[in-house]
Amino acid sequence: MTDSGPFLPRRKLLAGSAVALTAAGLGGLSAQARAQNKALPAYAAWKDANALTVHSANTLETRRSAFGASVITPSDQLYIRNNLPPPDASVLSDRDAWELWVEGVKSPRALTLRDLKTLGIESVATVLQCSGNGRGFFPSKPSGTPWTVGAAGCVMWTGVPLRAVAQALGGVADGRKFITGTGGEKLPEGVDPKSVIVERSVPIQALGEALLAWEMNGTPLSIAHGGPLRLVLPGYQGVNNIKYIKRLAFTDAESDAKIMAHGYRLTPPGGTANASQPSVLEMNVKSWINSPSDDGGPLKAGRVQIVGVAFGGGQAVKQVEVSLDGGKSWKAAQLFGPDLGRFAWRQFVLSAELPAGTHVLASRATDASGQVQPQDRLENVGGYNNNSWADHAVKVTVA
Ligand SMILES: Nc1nc2c(c(=O)[nH]1)N[C@H]1C(S)=C(S)[C@@H](COP(=O)(O)O)O[C@H]1N2
Ligand SMILES: [Mo]
Repeated sequence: MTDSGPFLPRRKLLAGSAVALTAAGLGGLSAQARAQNKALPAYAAWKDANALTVHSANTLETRRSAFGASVITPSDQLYIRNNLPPPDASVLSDRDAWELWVEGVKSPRALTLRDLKTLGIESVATVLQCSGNGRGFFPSKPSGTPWTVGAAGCVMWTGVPLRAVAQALGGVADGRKFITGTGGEKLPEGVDPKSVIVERSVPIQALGEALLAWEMNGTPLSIAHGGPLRLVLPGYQGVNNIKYIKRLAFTDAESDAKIMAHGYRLTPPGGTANASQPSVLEMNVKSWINSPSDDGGPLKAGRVQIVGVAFGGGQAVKQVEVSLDGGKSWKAAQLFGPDLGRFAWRQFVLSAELPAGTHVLASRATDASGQVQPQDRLENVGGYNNNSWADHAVKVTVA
């Protein structure tokens, strides 16, 4: 039961009503839920099955009640999203031999991971979030995985700053406008490569913070998360963070791969995706409550610590408010835990008395630039970028 409130003195936890949170906070799967859950795929067999909903072999989601109260998401609980089956684990047998082609610099060439490790080193904590996180709340039921809150985590990366790599190769070639990363998966045969290859472009402004990472949460990158080498773009939606990166190019134009030209576009309802619509790039201000949660255990009336996470994409979190009445009134929550920088998420808590009955608990974040998490989602065909506080509210029943 101490797991429910590491920020509370144990004395208090033992004092009666604080016990209320215990079942919800632990996040163990019921026997029934365990039986319904699909098995972990072989490449992710090391993951914590209890913490994850397995939608498919290539889409695994962290359960809301499994998010702990510490800032970094443990690797074995982190979601996975692969558009293609991941490469064979044999590519990790000699990590340092992995080759990255760097183009659109004055002296283009291939660099091995061994080379990259000599060019510089940096660590950054970022929120890694699928742009489809929250899709499950769209009443329009967009096609794609119906993620709720768990296609996200806060992760510590280590690698070489991309700008150091560009510098070592003579600098970015003149006039280049985009950073284009290409994934190293084996492509299925008999189809147009452009229709399946994972290749994304982001504005060159992202160069300032971009990292080529070989380590996540203190261990060499797993196959599940893009090992041996991954592009990390702090503040940008998950899809732009190219795993198994084999080519990094500074380009004049966006990639014409389908995943860039048509995929991941904010297409208005009823419309067809095309390259003139905004792509999913920077993340928006967002928060949600993890505990108590609607997939945790029963709650008893009394004092609870309402705990969640908040992030601003590229902006720091300024404040978080929590509502106990579905958004009619709001109270200031407290940020707690270490501040790992503007790309990480912050933990928040509101201590509240919950009487017996049904309660709709919501959270609303404001970032350093004053952007407030909106009540409503931006409707779009693909179900992207959902940061509606109303959609992310939890309904809890207190006995
Ligand atoms: N090479 C490659 N990179 C990729 C993907 C992919 O399928 N292949 N999926 C993207 C998407 S849509 C997301 S949300 C994140 C998921 O990262 P994770 O599996 O490490 O959580 O990786 C992105 N990078
Ligand atoms: Mo994604």
